[in-house]
Formats: sequence, C-alpha cells, structure tokens
Amino acid sequence: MDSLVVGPGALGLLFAARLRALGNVTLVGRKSGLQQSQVQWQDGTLSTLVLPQQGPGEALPEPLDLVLVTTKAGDTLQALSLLLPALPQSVPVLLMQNGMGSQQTVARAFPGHCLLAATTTEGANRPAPDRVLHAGHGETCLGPLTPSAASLAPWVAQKLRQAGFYSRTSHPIEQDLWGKLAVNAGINAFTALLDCPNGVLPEQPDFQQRITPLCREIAAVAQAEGVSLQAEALHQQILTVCARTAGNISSMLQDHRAGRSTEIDYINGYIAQCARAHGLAAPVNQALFEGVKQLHS
Ligand code: KPL
Repeated sequence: MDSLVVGPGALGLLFAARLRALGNVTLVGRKSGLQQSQVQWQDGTLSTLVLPQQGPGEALPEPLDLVLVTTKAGDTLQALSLLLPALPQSVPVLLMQNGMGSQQTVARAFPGHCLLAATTTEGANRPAPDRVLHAGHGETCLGPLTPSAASLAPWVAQKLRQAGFYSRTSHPIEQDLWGKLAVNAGINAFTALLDCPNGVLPEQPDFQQRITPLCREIAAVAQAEGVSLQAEALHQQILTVCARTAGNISSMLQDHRAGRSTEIDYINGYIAQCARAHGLAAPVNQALFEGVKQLHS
C-alpha cells in the first residue's frame, strides 16, 4: 500500500525514505521540481531517494494507506484544505507539526477524517536542498485527534516501526504534545532572539533571568489545560535538551535566518493564548512571542 508525504522538508524526506521500503511514496509540496534526494543515514550509508512529486491540487495516488503531514504548523490547514476533501475519510492522516494549535484547527475543520497527531525526536537536517542527513535516532509518539482514529493508532505506530522508526501510541496525545511544546517554548524563541545555538543558551543572562518564571507560567497553563507538568522538572529538561542538542540551530532560528515566518504563534503564542482563555497571566511567554514577531517585521 502506498503512502503520501505532505511537506518535503528534512523530516518529511527522512520518513519518506524509510516508508519507501514498504511501498510507493508520493511527495506533495508547494513547489515541485525536487527530482531526487540523497539520504544519508546515521551509519554513514547513503541512499538515493527518487519519489514522484505532485502539487497539492493534483489527483491523489491510489490505494493509499497513510498520509504523513510534515508541513510547517502555519501551512498545515491550507495544505490539507486542498487534499482532504479528495481523500477517503478512512485513510489515517498523521500530523507531525511543532507546537500546538495547528493540529486542533485541522481536527475542527475535518472531524470526520481519521486524524492523528505525533511528536517526534527523530533528528534530520538538510545540508543542501537535495541532501538529507538522519542526524539522530529518536522516538515518535502518536495518538488520535478524532474519534475514528483511535482504533488505527496502533496500526500506524506499527507501520512506522516497520519503516525503522521507534514509535509508540500515546493516549491522550495532548500530554506528549504539551511536553514537546513546553521544551520548545523554553528554547526556540530565546535562540532566535539571542541568535545562538542551543548549547550556548544556558550561559546567556537573558535566558538565566527569564527561564524560571517562564517554566512556572508554562506549568500553570498546562495544569489549567488538564496536563500535568512540573515547573522544576521542565527547567531541568530544557537544560538537558540544550546540552544534548548543543550544536543545533533551533528550527525557529533557522526559519528566522532564512527569512521564513516562524512557528512562534504555535509555541509561546499558543501558550499565551491558552493563558488568556483561562484568565492567567503569562507575561514571559507574551514577551517572547512579541519579541520574535518584531524580529520578523
Ligand atoms: O525541537 C527543537 C527545534 O529546534 O525545534 C529543539 C528541541 C529545540 C532542538 O533544536
């Protein structure tokens, strides 16, 4: 059975390359033209990925058993608005975006579809447009967003395992999405504002001054959303991720440097918006959100 990967960035190409071993894979991107890509695995093996490419408005290949969506959070609804009306509602659609808010918007727009969300720590980067590097093995957690997806979640996790990704189901997936959101909220905006790799962040006075109140805000908002998250544990986790990914340029800093719009609306912006909905104050999240918006303007 065939898969469709929407959003041929580094992560999309990485998953496409592994799924290719299980069946045909078609890539859907805004711009076509990528004929082939070299995928280099962690063990140094290099393989050439040649996939059919199509634009979002074209007819879908058949039969499809999985749609994987790796678009930027801000592009997801628009990309799926063109695709989902043409897709049988029973085909599982796995959303893999940074932050939160975009997955819930898609689920509200297409409640009859079999929608799942995932968070992954697989590392991929793209040193050149036609080159993808599997930078580090991670874990992919996935779970249902719409009721019809609940029974298919184990099957999707198994398919990803067969493709070579360590993956498991999680219910409710919101707990895992919040866990990743909270870590990104403590790293990404700071790296964009301070223009530094993740590993340099803990030495920065601005980060040192704001990280404790930021973690408290995030934990309070998470709790109001029914998610259990401890401020001190989060602080520790952020420092651990900074150390583990010391040389990384965060996705937000990469977007900013490349002049692309960032995912700040779905990270600190999402937390600030949830805080308002619960009548809570989130001044540090709000300041980081506004700071990154200003960078862009
Ligand atoms: O997920 C990330 C990102 O850059 O978006 C972190 C964890 C910060 C690693 O760079």
